Formats: sequence, structure tokens, C-alpha cells
Amino acid sequence: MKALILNSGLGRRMGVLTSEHPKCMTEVSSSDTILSRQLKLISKVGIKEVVMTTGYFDDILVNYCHSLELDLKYTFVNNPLYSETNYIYSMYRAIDKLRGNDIVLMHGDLVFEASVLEDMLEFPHSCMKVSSTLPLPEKDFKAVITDGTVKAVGVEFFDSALEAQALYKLNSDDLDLWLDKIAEFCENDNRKCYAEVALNEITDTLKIYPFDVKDRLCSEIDTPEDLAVVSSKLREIDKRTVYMCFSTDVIHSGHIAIIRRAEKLGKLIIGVLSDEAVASYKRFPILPFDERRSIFENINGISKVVEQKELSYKEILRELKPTYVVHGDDWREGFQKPVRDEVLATLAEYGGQLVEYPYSKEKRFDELEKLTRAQLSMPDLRRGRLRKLISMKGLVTALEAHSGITGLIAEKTTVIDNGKTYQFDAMWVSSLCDSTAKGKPDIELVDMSSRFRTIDDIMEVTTKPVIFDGDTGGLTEHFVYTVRSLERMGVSMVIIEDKTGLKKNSLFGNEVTQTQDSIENFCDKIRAGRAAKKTSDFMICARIESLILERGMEDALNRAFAYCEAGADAIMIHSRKKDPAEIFEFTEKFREKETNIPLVVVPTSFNEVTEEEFKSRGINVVIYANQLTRTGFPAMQNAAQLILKNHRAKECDDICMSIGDIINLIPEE
Ligand code: SPV
Ligand code: MG
Repeated sequence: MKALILNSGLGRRMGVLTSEHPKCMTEVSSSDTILSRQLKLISKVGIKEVVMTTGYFDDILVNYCHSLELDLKYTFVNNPLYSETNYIYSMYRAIDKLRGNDIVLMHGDLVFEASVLEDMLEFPHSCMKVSSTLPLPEKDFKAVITDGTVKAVGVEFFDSALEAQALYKLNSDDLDLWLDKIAEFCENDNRKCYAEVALNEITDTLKIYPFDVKDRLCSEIDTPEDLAVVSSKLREIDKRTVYMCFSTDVIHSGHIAIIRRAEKLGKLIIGVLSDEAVASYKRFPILPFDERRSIFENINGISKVVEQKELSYKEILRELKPTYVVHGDDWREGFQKPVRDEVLATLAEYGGQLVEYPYSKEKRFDELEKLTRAQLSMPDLRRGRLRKLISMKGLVTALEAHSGITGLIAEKTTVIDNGKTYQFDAMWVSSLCDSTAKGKPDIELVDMSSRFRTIDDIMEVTTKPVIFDGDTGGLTEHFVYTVRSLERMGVSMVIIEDKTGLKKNSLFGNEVTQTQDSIENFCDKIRAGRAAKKTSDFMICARIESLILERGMEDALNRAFAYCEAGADAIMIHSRKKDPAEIFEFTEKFREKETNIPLVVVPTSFNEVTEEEFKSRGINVVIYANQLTRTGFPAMQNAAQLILKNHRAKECDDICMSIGDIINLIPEE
């Protein structure tokens, strides 16, 4: 591909501005002339060879081009008859340098924005710049469009015409046909007309398509007034900014392609979504925020990288006010649609625009995402994530899971509310629900091997961190083995309660006989567990039963501080009262002395308290310990009764999940 720039003319209408150099050397900005701008854009799109016709101030022009020191090879073709011929003759003089090449042809007084040239080059056919939004000019070029192609170009056509400029991309076959006609004209002494007069005679044999740039800048400069208008438009173009937000931790060619397109629109600002926002709507990022930011800081063409703290763009758009927001068109539907609607509303506040590119769902990129998810489920990556989430979010939530399917529900359930996305952070493998699922009482009857089997079923199909209900932890001599096994499996936290003997579920309180362990014994158990674990990722949480067993606040607090001293990584305080007062009192008094150790609660009875309130009081983990079990089994009982009553399954259909929904929930590998 070569560029042909026609620069032989006099440019008389520019007055004194062209008294010492050709028109193309007129300054359009503080850093560029018309020509230096053209040449830089030509070089930027990868064209290496420029054929330039010269005439008026020929020497000055040639020297000027070389002084720009661009990576371009010039061929200058002089038209000695520049003052009495038109550029048809200049093109004729350059025929040998042009034949057989694809070219971009432009008049030397044309100023256009970068994207016009870039997009034209991507157009698969020969084409000419037109604008369907500009009014038809009185005296300048118009293109007559028939059947989708350019039929004639000239100043005299008004019917079926669009505003046009002498900016063409021509495939070599089309160019050669035009050059043949130009030669025929010039050799018959027809040298004073536009080259387009020759073109108009052959538009039946070659196809030039209109390339509609609409409002994008592509104007010629004929007068000082044109110069003022174009210069001010260029200033506005230079100020344009583009904003894109990324949550990805794997940069692939699809991302680079969209970045390349976006940077053509203006100075590109990349928003990197915070770890917390990524985890809330997608999955835990493999690479932490700082690393993801530094990847973007090292990609060419990005002028600034900022943190976008929330999935919602509202705050950041109000702050940065970018001219454009760029995004794939995949967010027009689905869970991101409310985010898109909010972006449109925010852009409308100051006149910004949304630019959407087709989203290419390529199989290999899906594979990458699958691999990333698979990595997240690996023990070493999964185990440490609970600690990270606690320090990142302040408060994490866990939902009970007792099987693969309940694990998937905890993993996948997503709610979008007010432009925010909510998911559970972790899973709780409850002794109550694990036992119930096996039809057994919650008395440490289900042995550890069976409990581990449940964990394995859950882990096989999920990626979120697991908190294991370790009951009393059993004998200290046994607990150390449990710790090692859980840690090896990738469990993040084991919670053991300070009871001993035949343990019963805490929600029975003192209605059944329950024995609390001594502080010394339980501290020994914590110390032994701590010595057994191999990583700092794995957490041992000590659960205090003093309030359940009505031993008083002081006992609860004494135990809490003793357990922390013994090396507990977290404290769970439990209560079976509806009123959260005792939980709050404990939290307040505990936090007076201990600010770092995470606090865990299971608000089954004090269920009116919101997560926000727990967080504000200094609680870090909220476990919804049994709700899936307590809702699932009544639904099953109901189905069983309906079938028995009706002696068929039809009546039960309305309360059944569709097979389609089951397929959606359970991905096929
Ligand atoms: C469980 O879910 O098994 C628990 C919490 O230990 S509770 O049932 O509230 O005791
Ligand atoms: Mg339990």
C-alpha cells in the first residue's frame, strides 16, 4: 500500500498564508501542519511509501518532508505545468510510480481524524470518503450514489448525492483502470479538468463504495475561515478521552484488539476493577488488583490507569467525564444490563457517548476462563482466599452446603439490586445439615471420613472457600489429624466448639444435657491444632458456647481472650436468642481489647440483624448455617405427599424445577 498526496496546486484562496510555502505547510495546530499531520497518520497506519506530486514551492516542500524525519520513503513527482493544469496531469506524471499498487489517495489540503484513515483501510473494497450528515456543499465535491456505489464525483451533482472529499482507498485493479483513463485524457490534451471527470467515465466498470464518516472530521482547507474551523475541531479532538473498565486477570488478543480500537477514539483511560468488585460479580481474581493494574500500565497506547471501586461506573464517569465509554455489546442483555443502563444515564448528564463493539465469544477465550476457574478450585489457591476476602471486604458471608448441588447453589446464586451484584463468599459445611442429609442426628455420629466425603463432593464442583463445622474437634489427639486433612483438602477454616462428651446441637441449648470443656483443655486443643497446621492460610476458629449454655458474658469473654492467647485464628460467638443484644455486648467488649482477630456469627435465631449492621459492629463472618436444608426438605416432603395423594406426578409438576434449569445449574465439562 502506498499513499498518494496531491500537492502541486497553488492554494490561491489562502491569501498571505501561502505566500512563502505551499498550502499543505499551513499550521493547523501548535505541533502540526496539514502535511505533517497527514504524514504522521499515514506512518501510524503502517504505510511506508509516499508518492507526492509537487509544483508550487517544490524545493521547500521536498526539504520540509525530509525535515520531519518520519519512517517514510518519498517519491516526489513534479508537475511543471502546475499553474495551468489540474491534478489530473499531476497523477498522469506519477503513473509509473502508482500502477499495480493499492493506494490511499488524498488531496494535500485535507485534514482528517486518525480513525477515518484507519477504518477506511480496514474496508475491504475501494472506497471514497462521504458524509451523510453534512449538508451538500455549493461549490465543492459531491458523490452521486447509485445502487450502493459511487457513480459520479464532481461539484455539479446535487441529486442522489452526498458530501464527498478527495480521500480514496483504491485497490490496484481499480486504480489501474482510472490511471488508464487519466492517461487517455492527458494524451488528448485534456489536462485542465479534475481527475474525477476521467473516473466518472468508468464507474460502470469499477466499483468504488461510499465510506460514510458522518460527523468525523475530514475537511479540506481552502480559505483562512476553513483553517479556523478545522483548527478548533482538532483542539477538541485532542482533548477527547476514552474510558474502558477491565476485570480480567488474563489479557488475551481479544482484549488487545479492543484496546487498539478504543485508543483511536482519544486518550485511553483504563479502569481496573477492584478485587472486591470482581469477586462480587464474577469470581475471585487470580491476580490481585496491583498486579492487574501493572499489566495495563505496561500496555502501549494507554495513557492512564485508575481503580474502579465498584461494578457501577457512575462515580468514576462523573469524576473523569470521558468523551467515550467503550464496551463489548454483550452487556446489552443479562446481569450487566442494569450497569449499562446506568452508564447511558450518566453519560447523558454531560453529553458523553457509549461506543460498543461486537463481543467476540471465542471458544479459546472460554477455555482460558475455565482454566482460571479450575485453578481457583485447587487446594492451595482456595484455602487462602477466605483470609483475603475477610481483609478485603471486612465482612464475608457463607451459605450452608451439604452436597454438590447445594454447593453449586452457594457458588452460583447471584442477585442484582440497584446496579450492584451480590453473591455468597464462602460455604459452610454444617454438622447439622450434613447429618440431616444422611438422616442422622447432629451428635458427631457421622464420622470424619463421611464428613470429608461431603467436603470432597462440594469441592469437586465449586471454587469458593469452605468453612468446616468441626463440632468439638474430638479428642485432641484426633483433632491434629483432622486439621492436617482439612488443610490438605483446601478447606479455609475449621470451627470447633468448646463442648465435650456427647455433643448435641447448640440450638437445643440447656434443653438437653451438654457439657462445656474447661478453658485449659480447649486451649490445649487449639494449641495442638495450631502446631499441626502447615500454612498460615488455614484458620482454626474457636467457638464459644457460654451464651448458649447460659454461663454468662464474663465466661464468654474470658474464654475468648484465652482462646486468642492459645492461638485461635478467629472466634465464633454463638447465641440462640432472638434478641441480638448479647451478641452485640460480647462484640463490643471483645473489640475493646482485640481488634484484629475475626469474629464469626451464625444468626439463625437473631436473624433480623442485617449484614451491614454486623459489619459496623465489628463482625467479620456471617454464616447462614441451615437455610438450604430447612427449605429443601419441606419442599421434598410436599412433593412426596402430592404424589401419594394424587396417585400420579402431574400435580407436583408446578413445584418442580425444569430440566432446563437443572442443566443450567450443573455445567457439563
Ligand atoms: C451447624 O450448622 O451444624 C452448627 C450451627 O453447628 S448451629 O446449628 O447453630 O449450632
Ligand atoms: Mg454443628
